[in-house]
Amino acid sequence: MTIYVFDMDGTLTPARLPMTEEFKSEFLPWLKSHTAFIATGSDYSKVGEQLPQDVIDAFTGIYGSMGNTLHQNGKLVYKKEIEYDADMLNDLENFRKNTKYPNQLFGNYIEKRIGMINFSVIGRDCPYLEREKYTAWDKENGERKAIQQYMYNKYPDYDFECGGNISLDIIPKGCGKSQIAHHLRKLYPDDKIIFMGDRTYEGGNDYALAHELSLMENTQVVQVENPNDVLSFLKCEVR
Ligand code: M1P
Repeated sequence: MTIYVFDMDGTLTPARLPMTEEFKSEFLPWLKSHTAFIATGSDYSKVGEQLPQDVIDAFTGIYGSMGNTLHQNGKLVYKKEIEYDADMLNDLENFRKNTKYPNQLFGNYIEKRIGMINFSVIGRDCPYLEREKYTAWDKENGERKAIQQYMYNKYPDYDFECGGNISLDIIPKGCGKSQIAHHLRKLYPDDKIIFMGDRTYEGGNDYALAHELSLMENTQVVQVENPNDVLSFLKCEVR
């Protein structure tokens, strides 16, 4: 048997947007006859915002919050919690207070997820257009990179990943997507594992999982640029 693992944003859906109907019509029939997991930085509630319920139900499992949770059949079957560092939270508050971003800020800027924190200066509650504005501004001004550098120096036991477009994922070292590789290998000691993600390269938020898998036998990592690439790969596999 082959076990398939998919990143969500940029791989199965456009970033932070719902899965398209066209994609679903081809993907769901395939999914129903295969063993497949999701490996995402998002938490389970956001998976529910982006994937239709019948697609969620057809997955064998959903690893959320960087692999710190696993949902199966709609139930949380595994979780790894962390204690949130008070100094770190204080630093994040200061980044938000002192940002040079010239436009409106929104709520939910420190999102505590199981096993990790997602920090976004603009705030996760921003509408899509504001998200695009911040993304463009950050590309020019490097705010997230600067925060990442400062935090790496101050908290060497943590990873700070610019996983998506407006935020940083903060995780204690070893508690990122790489743990999914070991969890799956325990569940499926002899099966081939294929992982598909849009950021499997060094510095990307799929890299930790891709790298860990590459150190194991009987695995394959597929770098894709978008959901269409996923369908093309799956079609070739079937042939
Ligand atoms: O899945 C990629 C990332 O998607 C979101 O990032 P952003 O909102 O910055 O585009 C977040 O859910 C993040 O945790 C996740 O890694």
